[in-house]
Amino acid sequence: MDKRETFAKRLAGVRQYMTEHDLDGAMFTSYENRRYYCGFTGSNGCLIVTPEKVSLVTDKRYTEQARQQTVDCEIHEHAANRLSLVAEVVHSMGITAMVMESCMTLEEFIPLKEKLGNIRLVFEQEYFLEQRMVKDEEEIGHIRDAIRCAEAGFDKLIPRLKIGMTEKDVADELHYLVSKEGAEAMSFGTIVGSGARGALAHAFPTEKKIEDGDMVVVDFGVMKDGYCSDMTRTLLFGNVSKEHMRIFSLVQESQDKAIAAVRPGVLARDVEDAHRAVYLREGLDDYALRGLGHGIGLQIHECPRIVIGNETVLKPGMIFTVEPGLYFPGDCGVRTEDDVLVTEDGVENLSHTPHEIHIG
Ligand SMILES: [Mn+2]
Repeated sequence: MDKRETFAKRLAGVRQYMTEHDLDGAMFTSYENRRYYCGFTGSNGCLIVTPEKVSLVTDKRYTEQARQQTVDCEIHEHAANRLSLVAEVVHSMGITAMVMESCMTLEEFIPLKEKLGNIRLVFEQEYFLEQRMVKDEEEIGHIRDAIRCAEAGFDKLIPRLKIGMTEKDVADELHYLVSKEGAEAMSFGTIVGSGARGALAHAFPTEKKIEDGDMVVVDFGVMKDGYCSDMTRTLLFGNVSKEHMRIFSLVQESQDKAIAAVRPGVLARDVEDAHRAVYLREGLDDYALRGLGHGIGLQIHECPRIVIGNETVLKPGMIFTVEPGLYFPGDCGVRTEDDVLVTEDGVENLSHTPHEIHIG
């Protein structure tokens, strides 16, 4: 699919929403949706869609970039008063009723609403998130690339690790190595939690030294072509106790059970249930988190959410994380995370890094 076809197909989803809700316009203000529907990657822009036309309002830093990145899109350059030009373009496109994302700040929305006058506004987030939930071939390619960068960097990190390094040393080395592999940025603040700090689900790397016997949770992701990867491994430093290894094995078992449950037609909650069954069997459910995973894409957390009770039906093209964990406050934490793709007849695990990695 070329760029024109890609965006035409995505915009068809927006126009379908407009038809279903008796609207003649749509406006996108978030970075992700602008990028998804027209390809523009600048930090400032307002994308306006009607049944026939697409317009983008941005500023002088980005007008040339916008021309290069978009197709069949009219570019408007605002000077001082951005919202006035946005309203002017909306009016000139003949819009009378429009859907907007609900993520605009009040500071922007209140004056904009005034300038839009009698235009009827409806707010929507879920529908567009759901549209982005099923990835096309190009998106799947970008996510595969992001995963490849992350794994190649992580693979080079392993031989550099030693007992006595700090958590921050681990994160710093990792950041350098993934950047060398072509990562544009990290998808989120890297988590490195060693020993008892592993029980903090969002441990920020500190100057704490890694000790013999520590299990170390490393959770990170990188961005490539705007798309995110996400992976976690719990590294086993030195002589890890038998009891900790048992926990490690149970987390691995729960991930294996969850991934085995993934296929088209299954509900998100069934995948969650499959992993939780292992903890319920062992009487350890109180030590697990309440969710198993999340979609990845232009954002690090997208739909589908693989959480208790979620009735989303899995479809080919969905990509999400499977990241079970057990956390014992004051003692240890274990988590492992792979990114999986729902295929026509089952599942493909996009992550290839081994799960059990011993250091020293
Ligand atoms: Mn994750």
